[in-house]
Amino acid sequence: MLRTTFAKLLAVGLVALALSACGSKNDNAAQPEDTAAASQEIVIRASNWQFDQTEYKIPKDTPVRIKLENEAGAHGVQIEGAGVKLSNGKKSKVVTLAAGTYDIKCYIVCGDGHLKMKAKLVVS
Ligand SMILES: [Cu+2]
Repeated sequence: MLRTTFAKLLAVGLVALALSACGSKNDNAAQPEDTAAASQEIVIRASNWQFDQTEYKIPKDTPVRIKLENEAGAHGVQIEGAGVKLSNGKKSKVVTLAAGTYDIKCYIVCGDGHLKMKAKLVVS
């Protein structure tokens, strides 16, 4: 009886230890890179205060890895209607999108030019 309780406590302790060890490796407890399979990748490079392109193009109905690289400052990429929200803690996401034009914006208040940080994602 006492033995089983001890074993349970030990198991709980080990899980907690594993979780905290994992969390200390990254800023965020979440996996920073999406490891799902993708047939293509695009990189959105952010700096103060712009994205490297005003328009990014990807094919429709195809798994594409969208990656954020912060070259200067700490910015976030949100793609509205696409379920994409990237930052230094979560740098990539694989998405399969229907054709259309999606708005990209910075969602982390990053300074003077924050509101200028806009682009489009064209899926066709
Ligand atoms: Cu911003």
